[in-house]
Amino acid sequence: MKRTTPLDRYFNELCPDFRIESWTPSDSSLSEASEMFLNNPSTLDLQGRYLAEAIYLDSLKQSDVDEGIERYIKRYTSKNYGSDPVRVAAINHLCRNASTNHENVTSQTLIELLTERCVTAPANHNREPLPLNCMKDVQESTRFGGIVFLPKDAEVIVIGDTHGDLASTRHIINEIKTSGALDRGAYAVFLGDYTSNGVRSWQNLAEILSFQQEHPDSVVLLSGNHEFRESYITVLNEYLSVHWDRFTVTELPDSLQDRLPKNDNHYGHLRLELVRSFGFAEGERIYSMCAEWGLTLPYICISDNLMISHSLGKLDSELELAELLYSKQHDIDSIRLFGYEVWQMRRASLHSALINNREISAQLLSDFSQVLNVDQFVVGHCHYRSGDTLHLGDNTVTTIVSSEPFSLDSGHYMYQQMMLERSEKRHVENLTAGDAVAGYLLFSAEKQGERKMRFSKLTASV
Ligand SMILES: [Mn+2]
Repeated sequence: MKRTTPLDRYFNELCPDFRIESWTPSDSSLSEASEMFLNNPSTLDLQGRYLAEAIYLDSLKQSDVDEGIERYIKRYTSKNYGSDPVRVAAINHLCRNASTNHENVTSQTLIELLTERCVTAPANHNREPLPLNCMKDVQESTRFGGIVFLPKDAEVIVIGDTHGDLASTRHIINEIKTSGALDRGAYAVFLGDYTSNGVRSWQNLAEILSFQQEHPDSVVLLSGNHEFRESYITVLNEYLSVHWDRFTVTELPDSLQDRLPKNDNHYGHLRLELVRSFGFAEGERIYSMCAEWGLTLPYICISDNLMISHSLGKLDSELELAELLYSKQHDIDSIRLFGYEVWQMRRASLHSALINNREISAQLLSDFSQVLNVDQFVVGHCHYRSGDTLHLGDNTVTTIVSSEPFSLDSGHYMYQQMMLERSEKRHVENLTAGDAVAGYLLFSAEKQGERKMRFSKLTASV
């Protein structure tokens, strides 16, 4: 008779339609079972690997965390990068840092900010129709499920992806404070992607959360695709493969090269930066708090005809936009059960609808325009389009990123995307000549007629 291991139960209960042909049940403990799983990557599909990692990490006792995660990282990376001494050195460096809390920093401020700002979306279990017209007449910032409504005549400042670029974020927040805009009733809306790619993720997140704490009624933080927990498999693959290769094969300008540390990757990730700064146990604890906080964030901000979101994706038969707008609870439950990456694979259309889509078309804008009665869109996400405004049919869409490629904290990633990737995609996507431009947007308070949009460019001196 087939015995049932904890791992079987895990899959039977959480992924009833998931089949792992190669898995042989044994008497192993949960931790050993998941390690066996991880030792057979050739027979696993991606979902199995992500789930196995989640099981493994969950199974670590508090006292085993440091050693357990280090062992896991080294085992995982040795399969893929064991023959590359430079990558192995980078992994040893990471593990050494994570085992010795050498940065004299405290996590307390970040923890307090995360705890205070964990505001869950009001649920609408009855799936009542979205009272769109009445919500558009709100007098102050009002959350409804995954949407935040602002007054229709509001002055709105939109800040795009900042991606761990503390220098750019500080510069922008200082400009907003100096302008006195929030004191006269303006709103500041951040488009998500507060961490990773750039190299000061948790500090950047803390800066933005502090700003929101100072102005809780006027600062709106939306969710991007980076506000979700990612597995070490994904993170280390990005760190040691995707971005490592991009960094080492590309000729970078001297001004960028000069300030990047030697023999290390210049791609940051919230999880890696947290364990480097605070050690594995504390870093992992804070990472979990960040992921919980991320789940509470809204997806969309609407002020009259203006819709602000991280990205826009295809509305298709699988996606019930109405459901998404009423409540994030279904997403939150699924992500907690399966982890972000598995959820993303299982509900790809839902995920891409507002968080992780790169294509833009007249039809797409028209679909959203009809559902939400808007005609002006602002999105982030596509870094190589930053600064572009496209007129498609009756709608316009502006893409904005707020990490300056030559800032102190952007690593090498924004340079790669905003200059090199843009020039590669220029002809395919009909982009205008020149580099993508980092900045933020200001929408004037609307009196009679059109609300004016102004682009405030970040300079390379940030
Ligand atoms: Mn982004």
